[in-house]
Amino acid sequence: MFWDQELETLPRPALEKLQLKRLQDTVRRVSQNVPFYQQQFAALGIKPDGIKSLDDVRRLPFTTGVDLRATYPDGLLAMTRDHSVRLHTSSGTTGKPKALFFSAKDVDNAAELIARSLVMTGITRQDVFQNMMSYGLFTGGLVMHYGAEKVGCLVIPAGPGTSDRQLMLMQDFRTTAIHILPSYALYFAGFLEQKGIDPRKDLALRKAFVGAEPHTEETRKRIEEAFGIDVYNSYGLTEMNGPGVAFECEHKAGLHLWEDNYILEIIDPITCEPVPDGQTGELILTTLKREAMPILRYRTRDITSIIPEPCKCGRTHCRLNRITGRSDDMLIVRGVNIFPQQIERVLMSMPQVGRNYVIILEGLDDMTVKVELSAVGFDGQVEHLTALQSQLVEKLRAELLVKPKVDLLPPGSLPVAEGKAKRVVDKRSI
Ligand code: DLL
Repeated sequence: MFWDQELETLPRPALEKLQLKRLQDTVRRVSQNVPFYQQQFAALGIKPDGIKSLDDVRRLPFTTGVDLRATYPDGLLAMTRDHSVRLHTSSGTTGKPKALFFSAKDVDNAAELIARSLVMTGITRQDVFQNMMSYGLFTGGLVMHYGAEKVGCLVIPAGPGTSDRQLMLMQDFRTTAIHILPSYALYFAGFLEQKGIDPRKDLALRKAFVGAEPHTEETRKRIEEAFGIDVYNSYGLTEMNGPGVAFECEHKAGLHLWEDNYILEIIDPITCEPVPDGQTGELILTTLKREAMPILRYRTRDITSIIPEPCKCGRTHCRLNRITGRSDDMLIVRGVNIFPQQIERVLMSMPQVGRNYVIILEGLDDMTVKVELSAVGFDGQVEHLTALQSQLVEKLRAELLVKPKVDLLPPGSLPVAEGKAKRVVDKRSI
């Protein structure tokens, strides 16, 4: 199903022509209104009318998270503040957050991208959409909410709330679609199990949209199996509007990035040179339609690759592979580079393993993976546990090339985060 078939299937030459025009407009606007970019352009000798082809995007300066913090609160605004109608911030671990302003058109445009994204997975106005992500400065609440309303769904702004209340809403209003953090979806599946609720029989759910956290294909499968529903991967970041930047279509084979709104590049994060299509690198995004706060060549730090083949759905907007993590998430353990996702993949492929885990680094580079068991794994037989533990250590060693310690824990014994899950506790740096 299409929300805007013409735009979603625009032939590449027309799509690229549209991108170039919007890029030229964006560069002109920031060169007139944003001192930060004016200074960068002056240093690099960039004139707005020098942008003649899409390849010229590579002449533009990168914008980094550090730049957003340095220009906090409103140094990157391209309009006066009274044109802005909404503020979101990106959760920083330390210091000031990154502040992002939206004009009324920006709010509407962000909703439009969500509407497109939801409709391409088969959502209609008949759906009851329970938004289980946090409302407030985080974009997962409001941005998704406006988009689902635009489609015409009945939207329940549940927020992350308590699981009992989520279940009550789902039962009473016959929720058909949920928007949820993947880590919470895993937890919630366990909660339903404990309550003796069979989602296939007792609930009306048919789809879930998961994002905002890195997660693996194995995790998606687990959520699909636990609820008996289709689960779609949704990618976005506050700096680029929040959710709705890239989304899976009904084929669940990579995320379509809405190229009429963003120019994407994949670069080698060290050399900053482009990598060939299909090769993994850091995703760089330039906004093309943002009014209040356009951003050029944003270094997302997210690691992914382009899927060069066209999609069966007929959309011409390029697909990205699942984000495998952030370049700054990479752990170096005994000289070996490790992404937490590699560990999740191994854990979630084993039925004896439960739904929550944490990776602890301490001492002189010792890694411990603390992982909950599933009901199958937790059968109380010590010899089974010993065998499982050795099996996990061996599988992880083969995947990571580093031998971790594995602690097996009873189901439900690890703490559950209120927001995004914190999978790594690095005590080495404390
Ligand atoms: O997480 C926006 C969002 C809300 C996306 C709801 C999807 C659903 P931030 O809090 O700024 O914004 O965090 C953005 O989260 O740079 C990625 O590192 C990570 N991320 C977001 N979606 C995915 C995903 C929102 N589907 C940061 N897979 C991004 C992997 C994701 N990582």
